[in-house]
Amino acid sequence: MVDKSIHHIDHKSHGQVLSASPLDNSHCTVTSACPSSSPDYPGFIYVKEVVTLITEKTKIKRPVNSKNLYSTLNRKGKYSPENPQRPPQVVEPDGKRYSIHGRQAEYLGWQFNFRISSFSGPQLFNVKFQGERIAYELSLSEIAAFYSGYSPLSQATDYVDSGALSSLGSKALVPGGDCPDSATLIPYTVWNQHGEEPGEYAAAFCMFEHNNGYPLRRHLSYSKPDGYYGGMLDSVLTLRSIMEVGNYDYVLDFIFHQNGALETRLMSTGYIQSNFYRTVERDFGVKIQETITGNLHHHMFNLKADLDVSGNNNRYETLDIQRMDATLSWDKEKNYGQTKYTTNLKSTEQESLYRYDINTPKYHIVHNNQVNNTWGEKKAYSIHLSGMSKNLIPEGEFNEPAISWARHQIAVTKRKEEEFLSSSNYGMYDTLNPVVNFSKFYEDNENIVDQVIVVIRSS
Ligand SMILES: [Cu+2]
Repeated sequence: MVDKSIHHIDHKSHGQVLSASPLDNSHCTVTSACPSSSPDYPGFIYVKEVVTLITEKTKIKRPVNSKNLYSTLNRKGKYSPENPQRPPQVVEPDGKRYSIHGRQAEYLGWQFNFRISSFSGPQLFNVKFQGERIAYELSLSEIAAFYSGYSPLSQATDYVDSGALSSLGSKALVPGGDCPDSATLIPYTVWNQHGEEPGEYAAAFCMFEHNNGYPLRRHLSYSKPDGYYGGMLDSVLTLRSIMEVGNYDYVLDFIFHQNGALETRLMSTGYIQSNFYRTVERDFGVKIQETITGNLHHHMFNLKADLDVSGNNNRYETLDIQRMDATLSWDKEKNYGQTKYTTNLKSTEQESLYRYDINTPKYHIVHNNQVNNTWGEKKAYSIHLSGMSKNLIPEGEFNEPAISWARHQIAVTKRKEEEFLSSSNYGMYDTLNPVVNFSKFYEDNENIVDQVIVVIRSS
């Protein structure tokens, strides 16, 4: 995914000092990054145009290879702390509290199966908490990165990473660097494009328990002389994979909390695809080395959650928090401002399409209307959104149709076998007429009340 005609870089990306592998153009399978790509696709640049576009010439010296080169992974500068001290470690004083049996794991009331799909990436199946299934499937569906810039490489690069079989990039996690030393490394065997035999990856996943260092709950009462206290650190089980896709490394964690919350977290690291520094690139990034611009680009992720809360028949509702102009209940002469909530059942696929708006706060819940909790209230799972990121490329234009899933933060569809993923491995190449166009999933606007529903979640 790096064009070696530009340069070999390495720098701080996403808060970490990273990278420095020899440049390799073998990843240049992406039409938008390969200048000789087909003229049928919008936004792509051809060789002859590149030649005419680039009229500024700058000659730079080849860097002298040294241990102090900015792009090296070798330690540079002083130790911090100056007298080396080891960092904190995960300790399991009474042994592991989780167990793994083949592709199934158990942890303090949790039980789930896990695998890697060659098409899309890591997946969970049959996720249960305290004996009750809460999800039939939770899968990574797609990862995209759309670039901006003046030079052809950055301007026209729009990656839809499953086309590079990003899912197969998690092969060898390193304890102490990628996962705590205490982690269990989990091998994986999967068919891939590299040979006639299945690929065997020694450490495609790691699993570990640690505590987040903050309380899951606590209260210390100071109100009485003898007071009281109750608290519990948030200990969690993490199933981690790290997909290396060209220059990027995507860390995908499934995190199981003891209160029944299941968290999915995606982080991007690696080293950036950069650009030669020129003043025309100022709109798109800052200078990060003598000749290098770190370019603006947009990472987007798509997840599929086939939830089964108290059985198969689920509905999606929002609890909308609204302003309420009230009067004081004990003094009707006085106005007062407060909030209230109303329940909003989403009846059809198109009603479910959700664009985040800070002015309309709401909870997103999925439940079975026939099953209530002890108090007769809905026994629901709430979908929490974090890390949202708005795509600004107009709908239906340029390469946007390849990532139509990014139009909404939530979309709920009726489950269908033929709609098993919201993207395809061809997404990077078939923008004009995508093999899988997620917007078609909800075009028929089916009823989603008390059905087997799938929540599509984008960040
Ligand atoms: Cu990035």
